[in-house]
Amino acid sequence: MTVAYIGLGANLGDARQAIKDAIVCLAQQIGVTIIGKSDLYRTAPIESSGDDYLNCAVAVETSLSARQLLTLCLKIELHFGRERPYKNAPRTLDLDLLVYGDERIAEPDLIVPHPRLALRAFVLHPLADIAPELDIPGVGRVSALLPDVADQRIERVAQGCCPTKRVCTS
Ligand code: PH2
Ligand code: MG
Ligand code: MG
Repeated sequence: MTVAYIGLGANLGDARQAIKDAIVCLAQQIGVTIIGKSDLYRTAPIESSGDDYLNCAVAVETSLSARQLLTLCLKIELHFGRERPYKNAPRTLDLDLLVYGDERIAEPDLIVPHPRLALRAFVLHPLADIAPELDIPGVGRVSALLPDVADQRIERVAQGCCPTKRVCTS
């Protein structure tokens, strides 16, 4: 079993519902147990356009490989109507594999830890909710990285981005 961290973001359509439903969807997958959920944040788009984002992060315990987890994330994004008309376009749902145990992976389509993780308040604040002392391989401790993103606008909007109602059926 490996502990991994997944970042969730959306700024198109009903972002809050999509994030809640995506967490339900993740929780229903064989080989994935949600063991931590951050608060939900409203964040300024970074190198992106459109409305403010909603962002959060979850910790999962998983028997899936990093590659399998990535494939699952992409499948769930598609299920929630993700389109990629151009780089960093507004999106109905984005699921990013942030950290996968102590692994460091550098493949063309899978870089772990996420390469821009340390630059982004919308990743670090949610991670700090669930794993402030996490030492991200090759990057550093989450709590120590926060001061570097203090200039980015981020506002906590809800405690625990918790799912309840709708479920993902595919
Ligand atoms: N995701 C991006 C680019 N910019 N900005 C915010 N606030 N939140 C995001 O999730 C986000 C972003 C690329 O995935
Ligand atoms: Mg992303
Ligand atoms: Mg992504």
